[in-house]
Amino acid sequence: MSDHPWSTGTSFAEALAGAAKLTDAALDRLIAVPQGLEARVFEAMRYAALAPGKRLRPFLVLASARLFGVSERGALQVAAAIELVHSYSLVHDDLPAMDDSDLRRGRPTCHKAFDEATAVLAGDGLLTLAFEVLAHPDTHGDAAVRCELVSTLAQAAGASGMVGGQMIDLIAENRSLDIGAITRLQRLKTGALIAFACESGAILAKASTEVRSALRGYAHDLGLAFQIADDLLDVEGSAGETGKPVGQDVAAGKATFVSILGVERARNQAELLVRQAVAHLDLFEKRADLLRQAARFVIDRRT
Ligand code: GRG
Repeated sequence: MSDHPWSTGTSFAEALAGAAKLTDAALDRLIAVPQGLEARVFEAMRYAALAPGKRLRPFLVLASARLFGVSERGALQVAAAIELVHSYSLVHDDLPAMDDSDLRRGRPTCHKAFDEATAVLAGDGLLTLAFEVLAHPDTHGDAAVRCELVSTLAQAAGASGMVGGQMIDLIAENRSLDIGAITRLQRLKTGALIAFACESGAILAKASTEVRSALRGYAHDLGLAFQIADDLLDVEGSAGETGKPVGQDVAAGKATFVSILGVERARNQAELLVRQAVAHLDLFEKRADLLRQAARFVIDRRT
């Protein structure tokens, strides 16, 4: 795909930065502030979505689309949509009713910079905008493909996916979960959205079920590795590195992969998951090199 932000030989860091730049430009265009008193909710949406995040999910969308040579315009719409959903989840997760966090992406959280009610509305606005973006003809010329993207993202983000995972996470504050239950929680809370990102290129390309299931297998292992790395950062990282408070899981007495397995075994498990994730990509040969590097990145990252 010649118009993608990277070509053969581009390093992973350059590709991630390129994807972030394109995603930010798309978000900037999609969240335009109108005239009128409602402008405040758009300002809060921009504050949350354009804050400096890694843009890993948009990267995965673009890398997945690249496997099939689909157009950049459509892939970018999907990349922006998933970042809108992710940003909404962070805004709501930080609210006093949930994690009650003051710091996100190195800045005051949305409800601190604005106010709680505005942050609730900003999250709602981001979530609904994501589906407006997917339903737009710019996303794909075929309405059936747009419909499938809408339906697949809705399942990943909703009560059978991320929202369900967040519900279990809240319950876990007062109940000790075993490793199986924690794995399921994280598959829903973090893994479902990552799985959508990885599969989206195949949906845009109307690819075969064999190819889609390979990408889902990759995403499944990648999502768990990502979460173990997140748990390790909560124990070993600093707020300066991660841009969010650390030590929260331990303080809340929450069961995590690290609290159950210990640091050493958790790290070994993450390594194993990365090897498993990469093995799912064999059928794509060299075309999947950036996805292979992404798997390494999720466990080596410090943010
Ligand atoms: C409120 C419905 C609802 C869901 C919230 C995603 C989530 C569910 C909560 C975020 C809290 C958290 C620390 C989850 C663990 C993994 C995760 C999603 C981390 C944040 O994602 P990154 O590291 O963040 O990709 P950036 O800022 O780089 O985009």
